[in-house]
Amino acid sequence: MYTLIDYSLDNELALIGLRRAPVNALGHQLRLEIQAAFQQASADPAVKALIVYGRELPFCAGADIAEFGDAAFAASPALPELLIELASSAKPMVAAVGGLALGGGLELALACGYRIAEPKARLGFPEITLGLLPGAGGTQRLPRLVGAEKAVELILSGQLLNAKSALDLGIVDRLAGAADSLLDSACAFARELLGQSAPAFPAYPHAEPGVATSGAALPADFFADYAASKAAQWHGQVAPQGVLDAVQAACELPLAAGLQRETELFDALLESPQSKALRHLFFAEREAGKVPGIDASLPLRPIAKVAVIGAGTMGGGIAMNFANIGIPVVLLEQKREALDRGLAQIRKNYEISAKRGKLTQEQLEQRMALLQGSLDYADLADADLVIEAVFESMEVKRQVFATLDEVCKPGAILASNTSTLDIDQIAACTRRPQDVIGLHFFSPANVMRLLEVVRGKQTALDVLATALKLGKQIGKLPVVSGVCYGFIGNRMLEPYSREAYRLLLEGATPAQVDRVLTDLGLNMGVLSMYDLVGIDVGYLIRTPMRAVLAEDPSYCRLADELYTLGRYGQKSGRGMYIYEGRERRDDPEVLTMAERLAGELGIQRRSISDQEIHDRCLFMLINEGIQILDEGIALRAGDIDLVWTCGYGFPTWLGGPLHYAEQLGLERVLSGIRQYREQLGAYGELWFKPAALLEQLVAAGKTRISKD
Ligand code: 3H9
Repeated sequence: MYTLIDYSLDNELALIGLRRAPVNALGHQLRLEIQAAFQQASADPAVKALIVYGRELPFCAGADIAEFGDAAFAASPALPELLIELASSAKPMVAAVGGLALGGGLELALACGYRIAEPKARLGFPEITLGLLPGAGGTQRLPRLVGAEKAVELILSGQLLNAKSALDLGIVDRLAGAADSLLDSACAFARELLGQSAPAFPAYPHAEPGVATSGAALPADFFADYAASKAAQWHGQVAPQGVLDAVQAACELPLAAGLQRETELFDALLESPQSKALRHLFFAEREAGKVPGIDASLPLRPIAKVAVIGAGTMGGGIAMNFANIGIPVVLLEQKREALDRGLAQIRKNYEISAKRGKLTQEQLEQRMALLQGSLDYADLADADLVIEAVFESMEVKRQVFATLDEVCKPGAILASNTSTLDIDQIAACTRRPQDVIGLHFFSPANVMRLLEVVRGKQTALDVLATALKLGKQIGKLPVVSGVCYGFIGNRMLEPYSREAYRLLLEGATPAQVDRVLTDLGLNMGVLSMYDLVGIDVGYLIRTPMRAVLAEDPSYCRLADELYTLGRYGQKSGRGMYIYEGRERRDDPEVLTMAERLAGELGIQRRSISDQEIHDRCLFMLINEGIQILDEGIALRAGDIDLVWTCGYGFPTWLGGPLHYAEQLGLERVLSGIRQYREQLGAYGELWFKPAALLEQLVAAGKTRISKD
């Protein structure tokens, strides 16, 4: 009668094993079966206690996110309703947490009177990352276990605890021995409880969660002050306030009323555009790894040794990723000093991690020992993967690849970290273009999660599949891109920044442009971003675009002028802004420069509205994204959104540029582009061309961006 659980009896214990692969998400059918099993055990006089566990699966990863917005989500028993029923059990229930207890999964465990975890289990409430709050009792039961302050911290961080920390906090009652079977330990625990005639549900240690750990009541304005202190960081996100309201309810209301309030708050968030955007990214991330033609049966190339060419910031950061997972790396440089500098920088980075307690001294030394410096290409002969991170010039890269073709063993994967150059041209100077691929890391490469995996025309499927797998192993989010100028991310950056620069000539100030973008939620405005990465870097990557100057003499002129003056941004103390230490201020000379250039180019200066800045920068970004999708450079809209949220600071709660476009309405985006095409004369005529796919989607009345 059960399809998603195993129900069995072990003398006086009922064992309820959840087995809905892959992660026991609490979909409707599983909820129905848990309810039925619970009722069966409750009604059986031979059963004295119940144990819930994951049968050969993680305990539970929470509510079934795919059900959100469907009738199945609310179908009885809804999760909150089910957990209220379990928490009212007349017999002790023990949750045996193996693997994971996340979100609704942890709420399931908290609805049991007792919890035991295996030492390697991880527990937490990741709902905030989906724009939600724990909506099945988490915001009411956790504060009663650990106090309101800790509960707020844990729920708002979305952080996962290891089992030991969960034990220390009182979220679990005990840990199973590392060598013991979790289920056996849970059974022993249940029998102990029965032996002690323990209550089915013990009293909460913080029956009044509003009393602080110090023993004093939380200040009356604790929640309001907390929200005020985080307002800038939250940036208009609604879920954190929802969490505070729910935990406040736990402090002020009896459990049943608090649970009711929690449900109302959860339901409101579930409908919010922000949560929809974050859920879109959740599924986009899972989709991104799926590439037509690649499945689990495709044999991958073994990667036991990696080589990185170039020990600069980028090369060093890339090398660290592999050392971090125990893969030996040869780091190749041309000169001894550069190599020593690079290795010293890597050591420094690890030392910072060690100081922060993220690494032991022993681990630091182990990782350094995996890094072998070299000045000789011959040391690359046995590498399974070589990644070049040399100067961004086609000439230089081609030379490197021609040499690699000579020295590398057959079957080695040859990767370029180029951010804009044509992988096919690079591959063409080898006799093995099928082994060549782009691996575009983002700086700092040991930190940033995005990895654009650039598939050349001839890249072999197993090379692509190996790169995707390895990318995941080193903790990155790999997204596949086809070959074009700048791939997905930098190609979209180009029209977006072009508009920002042009708006300065037309009358906007750098501070205004950046403010409009940060008001939207971007980490930083595009002009500040170039000051950070280097105006010289921007200049360099625009090189292939310079031909357009003939058609548009205003193209990125202000940035080019700053480059000529050696004002590279933060590193030279001056760029679009003036920097003094950490302070940044407006540069009046930039304004004068913009006025002069506008005069020379015959551009009429005027007052520019924030709306115009938003529309011109964002619509050009979106339009390019749609064009990239249409050309097949990106496999799906979600991939584009991942690149921009993960690599370019686009706010996750807007779901990425294309999801944002859907929220704005595709018609609005199209009519905005058409409007500027007319309004901006020859400039508009040149640049404001709607992507054909955007026109088709609007004409067909579609609201979602997709090629199908
Ligand atoms: C919640 O609980 C709300 C409640 O408080 C209140 C309700 C009233 N649902 O990531 P992976 C799928 S909100 C549905 O590739 P990993 C995933 O889509 C929820 N599906 O593996 C993928 O499917 P496919 C709070 C889920 O090992 C497959 O499982 N919980 C769910 O790298 C494998 O996933 C969370 O936010 C789910 N809950 O990571 C946890 N979870 O193969 C979200 C996973 O078809 N999940 N799937 O592409 C995760 O963080 C990771 O998936 C996890 C596994 C760490 C579990």
